[in-house]
Amino acid sequence: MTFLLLNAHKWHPASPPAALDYVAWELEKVGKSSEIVDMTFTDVEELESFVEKKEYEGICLTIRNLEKTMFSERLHFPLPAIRGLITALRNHTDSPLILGGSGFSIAPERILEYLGADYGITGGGEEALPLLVKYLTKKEGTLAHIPHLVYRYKGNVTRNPDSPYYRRLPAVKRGYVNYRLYFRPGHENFPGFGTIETKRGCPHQCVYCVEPDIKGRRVRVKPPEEVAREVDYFLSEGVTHFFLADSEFNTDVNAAIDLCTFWKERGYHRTIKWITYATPSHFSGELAELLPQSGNLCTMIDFGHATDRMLSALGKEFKARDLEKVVTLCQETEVNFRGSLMLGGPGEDRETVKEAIEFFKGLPCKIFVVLGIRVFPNTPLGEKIQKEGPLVENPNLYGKVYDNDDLFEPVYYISRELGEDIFDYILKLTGASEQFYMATPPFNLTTKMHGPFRGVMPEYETSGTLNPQYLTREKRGSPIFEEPEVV
Ligand code: B12
Repeated sequence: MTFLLLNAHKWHPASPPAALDYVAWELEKVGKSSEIVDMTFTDVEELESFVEKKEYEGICLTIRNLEKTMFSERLHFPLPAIRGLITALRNHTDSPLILGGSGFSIAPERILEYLGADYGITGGGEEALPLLVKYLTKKEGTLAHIPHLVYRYKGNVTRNPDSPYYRRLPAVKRGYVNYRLYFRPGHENFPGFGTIETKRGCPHQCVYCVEPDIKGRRVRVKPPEEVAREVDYFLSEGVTHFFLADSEFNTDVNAAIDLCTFWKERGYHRTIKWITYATPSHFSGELAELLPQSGNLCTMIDFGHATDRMLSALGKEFKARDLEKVVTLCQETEVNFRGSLMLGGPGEDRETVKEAIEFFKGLPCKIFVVLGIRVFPNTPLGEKIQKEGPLVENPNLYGKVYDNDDLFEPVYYISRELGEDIFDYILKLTGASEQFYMATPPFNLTTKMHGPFRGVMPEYETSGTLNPQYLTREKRGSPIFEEPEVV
């Protein structure tokens, strides 16, 4: 008897469902085999034929994205389509259905109920999954003692407390997911790079972000030797480019320095290329020097904004002068970096937008511009919005403003001060520069209602696409990172 592991998303460009390596490994440790079905390459009929032909002990479904987290004229939300997939499965099998993943962990009880699944596991899953499998297959233990578990009890969905914090992030065996299906050497394909988590968790207080809630507020670190074991696996498969899947690579700057030093000393920097996210907090000179020496292709720095007022409104603990220091440091040490801006937050006006664009204009880094902030439940912004009263009465909100008080479906904050032509305004500020880019097409904001949606229409599919050509006017196919194409 085997478990079926299912990646429900069909995203373009696709990222490998690295989570399923973790799930498969936890199952193997308790003596269970598994088979992966990845909807990126499979249609529903084929999925149905798998469960028709074979009985599985359980089905583990990963829900990676709850959202596109980018405001656009068509709002993405994958859960109705995932519910359709589950209905198709239920027509053919009674195997228990277990949910997990970053998207799931944003609103676990609600999603379990909405999808009609049997069990869910929030967060990492390493402690909980083996216990749940033993309970399901050997009737060992009790549900009430499984940390992170979401399940039905006496007719209600209930959630058990998390497990205690351990600093060391456990090792994971790789190789269950076929990364070669995703990886094409070359830089435009960075979503398809091999994925390695070197640390997990985020202690920062950004008002909009789900990361501390879903990955933990205290940082957990994987020792460099364990990270190297995963790198070695990928190298043996010919995968040489990596996306380090940490919340932020430098949330624990000493651990980041140790890893870069290890790679440099052991010669990994000659073979691997990697990109990662970083925060301007804890961006030390030592780290900046090590980045180009340890194979770093590009570091994506989440600046957020460039005015003190908006940085504080977004919950950032750094100020504009700290950004200047980070930018100077990166220039001096030749770190190849990109930045991101999140515009439209509480208190944003045209002046602060202008200041942010002017701050970065002309610097040797591309800037990814996001306009509009997804208001997620269990975040400081979400809680503030919920306290302020009905969504429909809040003029800063777009998206599902009716029957959505728990913020389950997409709803976005865009400061009302910005005006209907804010995309045009940003385009005028950036001019013909290719430095600034967005991943959604610009459009005129309106307050027109489409049923319960303000200003936008729903596109509730499991599939999503990104098209980062807007604003940049970059030709498709031009290299994203400054490095000759690998053939
Ligand atoms: C790296 C990254 C990217 C890279 C991916 C590169 C690559 N080659 O993989 C890029 C930049 C391409 C990217 C794009 C996007 N991303 Co992204 N990304 C990340 C990041 C930082 C790491 C993802 C990762 O691989 N983690 C490691 C894996 C192992 O973790 P995991 O999937 O969560 O799985 C763990 C647990 O959740 C659990 N688990 C998962 N599934 C299951 C199932 C069961 C049954 C069980 C028991 C447990 C379990 O076990 C795993 C081990 O602990 C995460 C944040 C984070 N810290 O994870 C955001 C994150 C996943 N991304 C997110 C989003 C929104 C996106 C985009 C939609 C954004 C966009 N509009 O472009 C796209 C979607 C792309 C796609 N193809 O699906 C969100 C998703 C949640 C949400 N807000 O909806 C996250 C969580 C960021 C955030 N804080 O909001 N992303």
